[in-house]
Parts: sequence; structure tokens; C-alpha cells
Amino acid sequence: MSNHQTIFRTVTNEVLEQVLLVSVALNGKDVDSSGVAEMIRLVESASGAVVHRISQKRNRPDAGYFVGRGKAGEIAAEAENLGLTTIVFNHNLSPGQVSRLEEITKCKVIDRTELILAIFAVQARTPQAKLRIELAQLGYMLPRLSGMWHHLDRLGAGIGTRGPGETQLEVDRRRARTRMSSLEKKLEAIEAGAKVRHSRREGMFSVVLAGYTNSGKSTLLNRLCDAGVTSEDRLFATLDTTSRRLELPDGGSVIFSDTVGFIEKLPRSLLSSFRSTLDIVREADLILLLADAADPDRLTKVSTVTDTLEKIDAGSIDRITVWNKCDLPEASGTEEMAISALTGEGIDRLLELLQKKRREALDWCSVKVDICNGELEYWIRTNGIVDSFVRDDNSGAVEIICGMYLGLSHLRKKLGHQASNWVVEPLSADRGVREERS
Ligand SMILES: Nc1nc2c(ncn2[C@@H]2O[C@H](COP(=O)(O)OP(=O)(O)OP(=O)(O)O)[C@@H](O)[C@H]2O)c(=O)[nH]1
Ligand SMILES: [Mg+2]
Repeated sequence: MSNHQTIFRTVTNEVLEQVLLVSVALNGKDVDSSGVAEMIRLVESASGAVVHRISQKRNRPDAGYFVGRGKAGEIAAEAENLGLTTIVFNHNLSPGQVSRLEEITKCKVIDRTELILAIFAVQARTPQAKLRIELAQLGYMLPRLSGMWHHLDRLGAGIGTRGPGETQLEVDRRRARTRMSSLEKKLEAIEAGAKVRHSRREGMFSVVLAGYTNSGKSTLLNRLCDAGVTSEDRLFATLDTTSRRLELPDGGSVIFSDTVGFIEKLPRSLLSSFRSTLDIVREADLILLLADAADPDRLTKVSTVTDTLEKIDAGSIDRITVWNKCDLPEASGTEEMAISALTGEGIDRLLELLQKKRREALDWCSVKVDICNGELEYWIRTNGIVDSFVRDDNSGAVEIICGMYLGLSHLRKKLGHQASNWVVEPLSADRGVREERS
């Protein structure tokens, strides 16, 4: 286990680690330059710097070394020449491949998943995020522990004996599992509190930002809600969910949330430890899929985000793609919903759209009531949006056009307690009389 702890400690201490990047293009394809650019950004976000790159084209990965024995030797020689001790692969490697590559290169070998986990470890700020990332790291390490103790195994193991490596491996596995269940318990306790807070917001229309990492989600939350969350030109700047109330021009409001960004091949262990962070996405009424309009790879990234939404069971939620960074000259896709979270361009249109979606989700009706006392009026105004409120000065009767957050049955119940004579007529959001939903 010590080997992996060293990797994270080095990264956590913000030492600028010099890295040799190995990119492998499979299935006869050319090396994907945007994929390489993303790996370089990932290394930088983990406080490293790519100082040399080696690439290879192969039909399929070599079972032993991923790149093939000969190439592995070449990588080893290059690393030695340049005095580098860390090698990053742009793919995920099996535990056996990592240990064989480490043996031949005498370097620390990090695959894509481990690199992403390391960035999450650097970026985790809140107790929850720290617990989640530790859980994900342990989940990732558990099947790899045997590879790490492999060399000790061979020293002491023999017929009828259990080598020191084997014993240590068992101890480490047990420790890792015990630690994982203690982390899970701590997280459950924290999340139970969060659920209570969440349920208090019931009835509020929930809009969640989802998107590739660095697309500008936190910048948009700050612009709309003055949330003061971190936004920076770094991958995975946000690892927690922040929710704010956003007032809309018609007096209604929504809960607006920013959460962790997605990336291609987001590690499975991260998806499962961040499951509850992503609950906010699953429970949203509307997802704003924020995309970087200036990214040459924007369409692939949008489809990575939609695939990830499917994976976390949020694929069927109403979704709008919003193209951010339209202030940049290289931006395209601007004929659709285009905004700049940085300059504020297009934000009014976005708010109008949110308002429209919000109104469509309310239960609209016309209420006629013989006497509307102050308490009833206050109740209607706080549980819905009132579009018109007309009182007949002679009779005191009132006609209200309103959209209710919690359905019309709540309204009828309230009227039943407060008034003797009342009529509720359901309307559609655009004011046509409609059949009531069952
Ligand atoms: N030019 C321009 N830059 C923007 C815009 N919106 C965000 N950015 C920049 O893009 C970078 C990433 O912004 P963030 O808001 O941190 O992105 P994010 O989607 O929250 O990223 P993660 O939290 O890492 O998933 C920052 O450097 C922002 O200043 C925009 O509309 N125009
Ligand atoms: Mg962010």
C-alpha cells in the first residue's frame, strides 16, 4: 500500500511532479490529440507537468505491458535518460500491467483512473468530499494490493508455507475493508443530515447544472446566485454540491445547484462513492447541460455527459443544452441557447427559459372564493405564483389566477378549511382551461 500512498502524498503536497506521458492509440487509429491534450490538463490539475511524451499505435493492448515488451523497454530507457520517475498512461491498466511496468521502468506508473482519483484527493475540501475520495481510492486499491505484495510473496512462499507477503496482504486487505466500512458509516451519518435539509425544500422546482469538467458550471452559479463558489481553470475544481435559491423575474423561484463535473471514462469507484452527491442530479426537475462552446471537442464531450447522465439514472429528466463561453471567438453552436457566464451575455434569455419551464411545472388554476381572508391569501402566495388577484369591492369575492407548487388538492383542502364557497378551475400554463391531471 505504501507505494500508492506516496503517489497521493506527492500530489497532495502540490509538488510539481515531472511526468512522462504514454499515449496509446488502439484499433489502428491515430493518436487522438484532444485526448492527449486532456491527459496533459489532468496531469496539470494533479499538480504535475508533462515533460515528455511517447506514443504508440497498436491494434489491441498487450496483456503483459499494455504497450508491448519492447516499447516498455524503450519507455524505461527514455525515463532513465531524462531522470524521470513518474509515468502516466492515458488508459486504464490492470494491476498486473502496472506492477510489470513498474518493475521494468523502475518508475511509479499511474493510469488514468489513478490520476483522476489523485486530482479528486487534491481538490477535496469538505469532510464529505474527503471521505468519499478516500473510499474511492480504497475501492480502487483493494484489488491491486495483491500485485503490490507480489514480490514479497515470491520471497517467502513455498509448499505448505504462507509467505510474509501473503500474511501482510491479508492484513492490508482487512485493514482496507475495515476502513471502508467505517468511512461508509461516517458518510451515512453526514448524509442523513443532508436529506433532512433537502426535504425542507420540497415543492421548489430544482434546476441542476451538469456538464463536462471546466465547462463553467460554478461560474454560472456565481453569476446567477452570487454563490461565491470556487471557479478556476482546473479540472475538477468542484467536488461538492452547492444549492442556492434563484429568484425569477415573475416572482417565482427555483433551487439552482452546481455539482461535480464529468469526464470521459469517469472511474466507476468515483461514481459509486459520489452517488449521493449526484442524487441532486437524479432528483432534479430540469438539467441544464452546460457545454463549452469554444471547445473543439464539444460534441464528444456533450455525448460523454449524456452517457454519464444515463449511467447515474438521470437520462430521462428534462434537459436543455446551454452553450457557455460564447464570448470566445472560437465559440460555435451559438444559434441555440448560448450564454457567457463570464460576461453575462444571454443570461436574460436563460432566465426566461427557466421561468417558462418552471411555469409549465406548476398546477395552474383559477380560484373563485366568496371571502379571502389574509391568512388564505398569504398561504396561496407562498405556495404558488399569483398572476392576478382581483377583489370585487361590493361583495368581497375574489378571483385569483395562480400556479401552485404542490398540486391543486392541497389548495382545495386549504379552501375547505378557510372558506364556505369556492370554485377551483384547472388551467394550462398558457391559461387554457384544461383537464385536471390525475
Ligand atoms: N471565456 C469564458 N470563460 C469562462 C466562462 N465561464 C467559465 N469560464 C472559465 O472556465 C474555467 C472553468 O470554470 P468553472 O466555473 O470552474 O467550471 P466548472 O464547470 O465548474 O468546472 P469543474 O468544477 O471543474 O467541473 C474558469 O477559468 C472560468 O473563468 C465564459 O463564459 N467565458
Ligand atoms: Mg465547478
